[in-house]
Amino acid sequence: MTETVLAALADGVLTLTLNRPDKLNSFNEEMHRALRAGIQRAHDDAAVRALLLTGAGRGFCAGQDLGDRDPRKGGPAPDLGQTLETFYNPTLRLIRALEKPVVCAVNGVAAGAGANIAFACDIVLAAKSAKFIQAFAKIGLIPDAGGTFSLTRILGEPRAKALALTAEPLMAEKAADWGLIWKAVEDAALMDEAGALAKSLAAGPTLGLGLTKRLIQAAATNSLDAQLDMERDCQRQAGRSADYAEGVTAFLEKRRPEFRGQ
Ligand code: T3D
Repeated sequence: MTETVLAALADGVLTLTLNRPDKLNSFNEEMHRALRAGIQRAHDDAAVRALLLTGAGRGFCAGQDLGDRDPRKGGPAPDLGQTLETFYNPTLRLIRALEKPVVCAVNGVAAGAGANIAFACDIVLAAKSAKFIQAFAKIGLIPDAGGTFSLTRILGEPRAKALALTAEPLMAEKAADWGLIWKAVEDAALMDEAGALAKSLAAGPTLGLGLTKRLIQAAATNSLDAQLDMERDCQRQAGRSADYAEGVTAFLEKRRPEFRGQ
C-alpha cells in the first residue's frame, strides 16, 4: 500500500511529504495519523534537528478529503468538531510546540486546512505558481486548522476577513508581499532552496532556535513585562548550552562553529 506521508531523514532534516497526489494531498484519516506520527517523531528523535513539510505532485494540500464527507452516502451528519479535536488540532499544536525549526515548501495549491497548516509552520517558502485558498466559505464551513488565528494575527482583520469570506485565491508572491509567508521562489528552485534552508537550520544551534520560536510565539499574548522575563529565562538557558560556548569559541578562533543542538 502507498504511504500517505513519506518520511526521510538526512543531514538532521526530517522531510515529510504529503503523498496523496491524485487527491491533491487532501486528508483522509490515514494521512492525518501519518502526519501526526511524523511530527511526533520530530519531537522525540534527537537526530531530527529540523522539519521540512511539503507535498507530492502538483499540489501541497487541499484540506479535508471531501469524498469522506459525502452527504449522499447517507447517515447522520459528521461531527466536524470531533474531527478537529481528533485530527487537525493535535497536529497544529504539535507543529507550534516543536522546539525545532519547521520549514514548509508549498509546492502547489494549498486549500482549506492545507493552507492553514502551512501558515502554522515557522518559515514558509512557496513556488510562484502556488496559491492559498480559504476554501471553507465555498462549502459552508469556517476556516479551521488555526486559520482564524494565523490569518488575523499575521494580516489583521481586513485581509483575514476578505480572504476567509470570499475564498479568493491568494497567489504566492502576494502572500509573501503581505507577510503571510517568507518568500515565493521559482517553481524549479523551490525544493533546492527549502532543502538548503532546512539543512542549514538543522546544522545551527537548534536549542537556541527552539527557544527563539517559543519566545516569538508567546509575544502575541504576553505583556512586555512578561516577555522580558521570558527572554531572561530563555537567555539564561541558552547561555548554559554547549552551542553557546561553541559559538563564542568559534568566533574567537575565527572558524565555523559546529553546533550540536545542546
Ligand atoms: O471535515 C472535517 O473534518 C472538517 C475539517 C475541514 C478542513 C478542510 O480543509 S475543509 C476544506 C476542504 N477543501 C476544499 O474545499 C478544497 C476542495 N478542492 C478545490 O477546491 C480544488 O480542488 C482546488 C482549488 C484545491 C484545486 O483545483 P484544481 O482545479 O487545480 O484541481 P481539481 O481538478 O479540482 O482537483 C484535482 C483532483 O483532486 C480532483 O480529482 P479528479 O477529478 O481528478 O479525480 C479533485 O476531486 C481532487 N481533490 C481536490 N481537492 C480535494 C479533492 N478530492 C477530495 N477532497 C478534496 N479536498
